[in-house]
Amino acid sequence: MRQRMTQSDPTRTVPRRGRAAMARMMTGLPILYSFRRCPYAMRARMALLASGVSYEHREVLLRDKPAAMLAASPKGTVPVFVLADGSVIDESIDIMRWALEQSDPENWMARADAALVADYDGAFKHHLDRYKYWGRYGVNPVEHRAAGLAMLAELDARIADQAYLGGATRGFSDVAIFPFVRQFAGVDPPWFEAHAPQRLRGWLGALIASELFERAMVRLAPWAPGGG
Ligand SMILES: N[C@@H](CCC(=O)N[C@@H](CS)C(=O)NCC(=O)O)C(=O)O
Repeated sequence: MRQRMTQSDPTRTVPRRGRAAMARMMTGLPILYSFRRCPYAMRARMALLASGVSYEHREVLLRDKPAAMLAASPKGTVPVFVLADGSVIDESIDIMRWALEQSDPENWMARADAALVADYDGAFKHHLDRYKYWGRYGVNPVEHRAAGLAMLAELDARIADQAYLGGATRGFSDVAIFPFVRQFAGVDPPWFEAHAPQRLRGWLGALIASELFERAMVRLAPWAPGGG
C-alpha cells in the first residue's frame, strides 16, 4: 500500500475498491453520509459542528443510497460516519460521542443523561411514529399523541429551574432529544401550541432558533460519486 501511494499514477495500479479508501487516507477527512431531514442525522451533524471537527458532508437520498455508504454500513440507515482509517460509526449517538471525544468546547458531555436519551429514542420515538404515521401502523394517533405529551410533561419538569435539560446551557441530552420533539410538534403545530407546556415550547424554540441548528440544516445537493 505504502509503495503504491508513492507511484505517480496510483489509480492505474490500485484495485477499484481501494481507490476511495486511498483518497480518504490522503485527504484525512472523515465522511458523514447524512440526510437533512433525518432527526438522527441532525443530532450527529450538530455534535460534529459543535466539536469543530472537519468532515466531508455527503447528502444522501434515502430512496437512492450511495453504494459507498451501503458498503460501509449495510444496515442502510443515516447517519453513517466513515473515519480516515476506514472504521465506521453508524449510530447517531456514537457519532455524537466520537465528535465530542475529539473536542467538546461547550462541555456537552457534562450534561449527558444516557437514560433520558434512551427513553426518547425508545418510548418517545415509538409514540411519535404512531402519532405521525398512524395509518401505516393501523393505530389511533390520539392515544400516541397523549402518551408523547405525557413524556413531554416530564421533560418540562426537568427545565423548571434551568433553561436546558442539564443546566443553564445546552448539552448532549438537549441536542440528542429535541429533533424528535420538533417532529412531534410538526405533526400538528396548532395542537402543539395549544397543549404542550409553555416552558417546553420555549426550550424547543430556542434550540430550533440556534445558530448551530441553522448551520446543521444547510441545504446541500445530493452527493454523487465522482461529482465532488
Ligand atoms: N439508530 C439509528 C437510526 C437511524 C435511522 O433510522 N435513520 C433513518 C432516517 S431518519 C434511516 O436512515 N432509515 C432508512 C431508510 O429510510 O431507508 C441511529 O441513531 O443512527
